[in-house]
Amino acid sequence: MAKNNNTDDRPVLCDIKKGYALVTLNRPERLNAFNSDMHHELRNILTEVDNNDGIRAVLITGAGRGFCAGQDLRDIDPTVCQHDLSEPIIEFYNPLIMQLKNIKKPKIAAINGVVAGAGIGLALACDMAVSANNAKFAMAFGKIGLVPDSGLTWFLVRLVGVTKAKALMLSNAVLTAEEAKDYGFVWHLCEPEELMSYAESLTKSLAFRARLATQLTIDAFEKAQNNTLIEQLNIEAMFQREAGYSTDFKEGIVAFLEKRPPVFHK
Ligand code: LHQ
Repeated sequence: MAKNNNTDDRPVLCDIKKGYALVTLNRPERLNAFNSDMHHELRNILTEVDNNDGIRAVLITGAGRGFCAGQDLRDIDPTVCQHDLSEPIIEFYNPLIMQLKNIKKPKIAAINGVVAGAGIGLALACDMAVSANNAKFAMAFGKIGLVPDSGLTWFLVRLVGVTKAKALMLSNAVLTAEEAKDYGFVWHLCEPEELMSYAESLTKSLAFRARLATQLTIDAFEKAQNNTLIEQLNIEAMFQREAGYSTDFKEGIVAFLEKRPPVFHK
């Protein structure tokens, strides 16, 4: 089971709730910036969450006043002239983004405060993000002489188009939550004190959608990002055939006819 036991000092906490996992990045003194321990812990937790059929959705948030400030810059020795930064990217960041993308369960980011650099990549690798209305979204990379990573060039081109994506990064933009919502980084904004109850009830509702239809919907949208229209029309037909064979579809129809909410498979 992925749940941590009495481990408030661990870099990532995992609380198994009814049908979903609440995963909390837990280095609040560094605004939950990534070091290698946090990477390892998060990857292990995500693996267990993915393998556990009882967990049908994942909610990721941060402890304290930040969601995630990207790479822990204090872990990098500035007296060393040359750093091969492809190493941490290939060892940690790229596998993390791909692991998240490959989990075919709803993944929701609850952005509780400031988010920067690779932290934004982490949020965009989720299927939905909700945010406190006082959060800030700092592109950050250009400010320290780096290029966007953690999939941000890929995510942003698809989210806002290439022109705005370049402008966001080249201007080292720091977006308000309202601006981030307008750009589509975020689905919904909440008062800070209401964020977690909103995010948890959203996650629970996603956890108890029809399981197969949910997996296939996420997968269809992932595939759509690289497919032609005809390829995608074929995917939709294939996935709809699969969903149509499911008992959840039968229950959906019966529930509609009986004018009651559907009760999908556990
Ligand atoms: C931090 C950090 C942080 C350590 C705040 N590290 N301590 C991948 C692979 C390899 C290499 C490089 O990069 C990557 C991917 C990346 O993510 S690159 C981008 C890395 N992140 C940044 O450049 C963001 C740096 N942080 C900031 O710009 C600001 O702290 C933000 C805008 C996030 C928040 O600003 P404030 O709300 O004003 O908070 P603060 O700056 O006062 O930070 C609070 C504390 O957190 C502070 O510590 P202190 O002991 O002074 O209270 C910061 O030093 C610490 N902190 N981010 N990334």
